[in-house]
Amino acid sequence: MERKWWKEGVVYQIYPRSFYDTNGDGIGDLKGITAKIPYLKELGITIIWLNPIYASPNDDNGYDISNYQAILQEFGTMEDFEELLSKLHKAGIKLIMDLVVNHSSDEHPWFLESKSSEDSPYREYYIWKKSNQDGGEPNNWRSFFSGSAWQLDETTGEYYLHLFSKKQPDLNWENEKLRHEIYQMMQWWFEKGIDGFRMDVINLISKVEGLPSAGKDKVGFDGLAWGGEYFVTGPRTHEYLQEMHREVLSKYDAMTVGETCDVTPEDGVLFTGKDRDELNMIFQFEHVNLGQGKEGKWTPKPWKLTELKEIMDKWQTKLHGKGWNSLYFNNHDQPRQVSKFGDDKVYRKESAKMLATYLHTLEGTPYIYQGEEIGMTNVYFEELKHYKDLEILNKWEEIKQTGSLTEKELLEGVHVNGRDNARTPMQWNANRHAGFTTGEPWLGVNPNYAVINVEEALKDKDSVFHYYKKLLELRKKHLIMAYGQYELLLKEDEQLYVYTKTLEEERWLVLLNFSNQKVLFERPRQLQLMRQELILSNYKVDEKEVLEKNILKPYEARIYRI
Ligand code: TEU
Ligand code: CA
Repeated sequence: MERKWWKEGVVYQIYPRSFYDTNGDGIGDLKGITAKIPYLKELGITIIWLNPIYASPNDDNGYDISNYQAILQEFGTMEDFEELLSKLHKAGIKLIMDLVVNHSSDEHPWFLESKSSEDSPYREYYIWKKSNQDGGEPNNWRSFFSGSAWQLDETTGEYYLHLFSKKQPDLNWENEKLRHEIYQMMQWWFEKGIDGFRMDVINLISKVEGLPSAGKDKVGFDGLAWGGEYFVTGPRTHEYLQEMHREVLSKYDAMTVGETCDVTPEDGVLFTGKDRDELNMIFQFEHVNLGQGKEGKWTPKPWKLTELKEIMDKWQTKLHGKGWNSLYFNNHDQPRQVSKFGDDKVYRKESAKMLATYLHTLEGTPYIYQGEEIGMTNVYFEELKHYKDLEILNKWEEIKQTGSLTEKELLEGVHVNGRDNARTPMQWNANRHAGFTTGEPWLGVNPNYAVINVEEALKDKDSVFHYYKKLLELRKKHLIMAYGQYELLLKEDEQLYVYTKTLEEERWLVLLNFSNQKVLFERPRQLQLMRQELILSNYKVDEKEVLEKNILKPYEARIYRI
């Protein structure tokens, strides 16, 4: 086992817009993060990942960047950033930034230049194409945010590619000049002292030459098709990442995590393998994509525990000794984990603690998304008009045209999977707007803030927060949590998730009840118990209780040394 700070650390993800507002404009800011360092320190996290804080017209909340080396005015100044970074470092916390380089904003000077003429030196910074023979879009790809992935630009009469919104034109990585501009920009941030990058949709940067249309069999209700085979982990992806490593990353003690959709554990080994010189770890999506129906996330359906086990077991075993996993259930794009994988009503606290026990005992680096540590839940706004996310609003426009879903059906889907579930303001206390702002918040707070908030959680010794704190303390003491090898037991069980962790002579047993019922645990015969020492649990457990036939309460979690 090769020890690394980014393997042993715990990452806390901050969505700055919704974290803490210090000037009453309803928008979280950098000073707000600085103000909360003591809170983060108390929780025990060691690394922070910030969602984009760069200059941006905010079509997609900062994922459309118009200047990679300037701070979004609403968030503060470069001085505010420097102060934040130095105070974090003083507190022993590292900082990783979001790197969004599959696309820029259409208001980036590169794009303004690029669209101005076919002869512009910046033309090749983006992906331009003439219309097809019928005068329509160059191919049939659907964008991630509904509608065609192509936009006609009047100035030159050509189309540009945008896999996301039309204000997020894709950068052309085939162009070496563009690649080197990006490397220089990364270097500039490293020289400022940051500790790494989370790389947005980094496995979309290489597209198949010619950009062919997807097959007719893939064409859907909107006449468009998912063209993933031509841009997901495209032909030059690994080459580009190795070049980036050579030119930039190898010069720093950096942490990198790539956001990679549609990947297998085999891809995972290629991206994160020790001798590959690409990335430290990736975010894969298989487990968070569980339970999607005919229109994906908008039409959710039930999922089974055995499906979750199959996915996670595969990632745990196939990367063991070869690569490294990142461990997460939610982030700014996903519903709240306690709502999706636990129970956000009767057993909110129990299930929040159980899910934490799970993630923090798997092999890999765990990520906590802001508010997860107090068990924040999905928001159930009563009307679509209360949501702000362009993914939701574009889908709404789309269904009005195609009629593929009713408004009510879409609202139900949004309640389960909409991205704004994660983006409602952080709940600090029971005051107006949850203490997030003295003004009007940019997105409504979750009405449950009177009960679920930080002040409450700090007071209550039995809170989700204090349980996370214990888990993080344990993780600092016991290397087995990060590095121990995972082995699944009771593979077929639909309620209990049971596994052992092994590191040299040390052996732990993790018992998790993923259901809202009492479940009988019968010790599998192959499981030998040398000892039985309770390390942590989310209910009171009689320490003398012998592990043989035991009743596990709803969402119960126990860790034993055995
Ligand atoms: O997300 C990319 C992605 O693949 C999805 O998570 C997507 O945002 C959505 O959930 C599809 O249903 C990254 C960022 O995390 C996201 O916030 C950005 O909107 C997107 O890239 C574009 O930069
Ligand atoms: Ca503010």
